Amino acid sequence: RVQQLPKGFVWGAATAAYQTEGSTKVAGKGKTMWDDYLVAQGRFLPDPASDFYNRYEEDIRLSAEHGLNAIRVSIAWTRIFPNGDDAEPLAEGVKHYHELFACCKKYGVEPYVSLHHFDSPAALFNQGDWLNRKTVDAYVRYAEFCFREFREVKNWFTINELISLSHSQYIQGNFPPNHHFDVTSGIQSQHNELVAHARAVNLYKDLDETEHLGGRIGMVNVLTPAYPATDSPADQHAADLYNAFYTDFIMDGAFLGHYSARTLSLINEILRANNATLTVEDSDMEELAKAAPRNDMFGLNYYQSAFIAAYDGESTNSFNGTGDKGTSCFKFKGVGQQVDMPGIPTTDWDWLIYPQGLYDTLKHISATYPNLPVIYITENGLGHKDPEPDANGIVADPERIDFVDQHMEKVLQARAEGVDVQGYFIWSLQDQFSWANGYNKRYGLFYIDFDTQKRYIKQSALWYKELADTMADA
Ligand code: BGP
Repeated sequence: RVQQLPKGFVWGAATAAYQTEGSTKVAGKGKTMWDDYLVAQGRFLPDPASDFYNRYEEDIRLSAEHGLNAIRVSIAWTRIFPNGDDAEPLAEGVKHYHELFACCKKYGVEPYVSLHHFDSPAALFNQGDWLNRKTVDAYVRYAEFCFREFREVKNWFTINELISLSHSQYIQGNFPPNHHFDVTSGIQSQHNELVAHARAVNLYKDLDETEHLGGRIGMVNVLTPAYPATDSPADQHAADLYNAFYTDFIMDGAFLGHYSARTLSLINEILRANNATLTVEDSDMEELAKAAPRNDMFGLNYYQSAFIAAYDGESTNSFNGTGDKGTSCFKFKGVGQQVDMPGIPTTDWDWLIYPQGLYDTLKHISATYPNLPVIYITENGLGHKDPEPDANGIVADPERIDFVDQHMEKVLQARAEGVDVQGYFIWSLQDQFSWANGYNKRYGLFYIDFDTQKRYIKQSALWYKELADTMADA
């Protein structure tokens, strides 16, 4: 078990605007790519979510009371620019985030702020989202506005989980626009998001030279390391292909500033097998090369690993978005298929619980990317069908404590071996809705009764505080 946290460790919890705020129709907020989609889907809605738009002070106070010294939040682009590229910002949206950051300051909880967390403005989404360079341009203008306006923010993240977005939108098909194995869009959106990330980093660093913004900037991505299902060369190659598409392409682009010859050769193999193409514009690689050494931090999200076997058939998948264990399947033509591994536990949503993968991936990236800046684990946690609060108002979630404990042990082991990990944010701060799963997949330290919006303390929050206290003593 984890006995103690290092002194000065960032001990936080994560949220995202659209999953927590609710109030999607107030103060002129524009629609995101989710608003109409969720209504049409008819499973669950984004209002009131965790009502964080109105109740943020309560959640930040609870954070401070439970030993957290940091929180991840995101700015909802459409609260500032309702169509994504409006000439003038919405004053009420700007005011809201100033108040949120002031509240963080009041309670001594440092905000780590993402500019984009899966919530593209509908107006831009309808014109192709990241596949359209217009979105990249509008994003950079929005970023510039935020950098100049929210000077109290000292830790910026450009885009949350570039790979999840493109995978979920264009490969797995469980995010709008729900394309399945549209490999051209899947790789192009990764590249275009990387260009947006690099332009935002370069802009921040350039502005910092003249306007002294005085903060840090980086990217958040989720890493899902793939292991070959057996020792066979075919399975080994399948795992290499999977890692190239799901990890190396974005890590190379962000931290090497170019795609390595090995990564490109694997990616090209996948593109050929799927009759897919990638278009790179002249200035893109310059932008990436310039940004790579300028990142101040890397936010690593880790949930699970994958075991991959070679696969010759057509692509097919089924997504477990209900927590009905054993219903997912993923077979990607020209890459490989995911297989179950006996002895490795899974969640009800079929996510492999494999803390060793976090250690392996930390060691791997620190050995592979000489430019890699300081690392924060910006998401890690357990989606679970938690019980209701007991008679004392406490929610029993020993599974979550176990999960975080096992993963933290690996973080600290990698750190002891020289990997520069400076903080950990549990996903998530409070219960919130999960994009493709809804409200029964709970992750929070704090339980929310979504009918009353009352907050309850989970055992994991009490455990989190105990660990935070060891840091003070260290
Ligand atoms: C990450 C996202 C989060 C969050 C989390 C859990 O991909 O950055 O927004 O939702 O995963 O995933 P899920 O909600 O699908 O269980």
